[in-house]
Amino acid sequence: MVSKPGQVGAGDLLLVVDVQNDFCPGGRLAVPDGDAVVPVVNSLARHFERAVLTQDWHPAGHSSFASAHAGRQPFETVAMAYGPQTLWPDHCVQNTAGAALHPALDIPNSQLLLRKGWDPAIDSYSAFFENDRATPTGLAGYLRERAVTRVFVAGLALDYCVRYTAEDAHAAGFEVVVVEDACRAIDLGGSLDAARRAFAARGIPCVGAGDLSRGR
Ligand code: VGL
Ligand code: ZN
Repeated sequence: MVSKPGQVGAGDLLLVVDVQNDFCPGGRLAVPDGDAVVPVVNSLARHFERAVLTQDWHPAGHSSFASAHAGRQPFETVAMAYGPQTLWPDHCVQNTAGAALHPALDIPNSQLLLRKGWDPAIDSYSAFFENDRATPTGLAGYLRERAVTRVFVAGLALDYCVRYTAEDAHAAGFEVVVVEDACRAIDLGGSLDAARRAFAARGIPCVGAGDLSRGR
């Protein structure tokens, strides 16, 4: 992957995606080694004046859960009105321990917690658009009003919510950097390779947390 050192400063924001118990070992949709991102993200946050967190936040019986589709199993794909949707184990149900942010996540400079996936009828991988790719969450407007120009993306999972968040941030006109060692992937049916190709095709650099320093 492309690796470019970064001086972090004004206009930069850290976007921490879905570092929640259900995506960590022991959770309902555990990402392998998912909790390993916590110390990396915590120290990364020290380089930034501003951070935003996202939280996958589904109502019970959400349409992205295999349990909501008779005869379907997790990790199968179904056709929804808005396009193909991977079915997941029940996860990140609102107000459950699994939906809570990882208890060791420590980002005192976070200024917004954006919840997504709360509409029962539609999933939302990206922090910017729901999975119809048309319904905005409002995050782009928030970032523009706050004069953010570059978004560093970290968290879970690299090949789903981090990927679509990074792509949409790029499409919205922000500079985007993925901090790869502050992410972990689900890697389902080639999804990790697909994510890497999507980043490369858009010129979205993937860097290591160690490449960043506070400056500018
Ligand atoms: C995610 C699958 C379902 C993620 C969320 O955070 O990457 N993946 N819901
Ligand atoms: Zn989800």
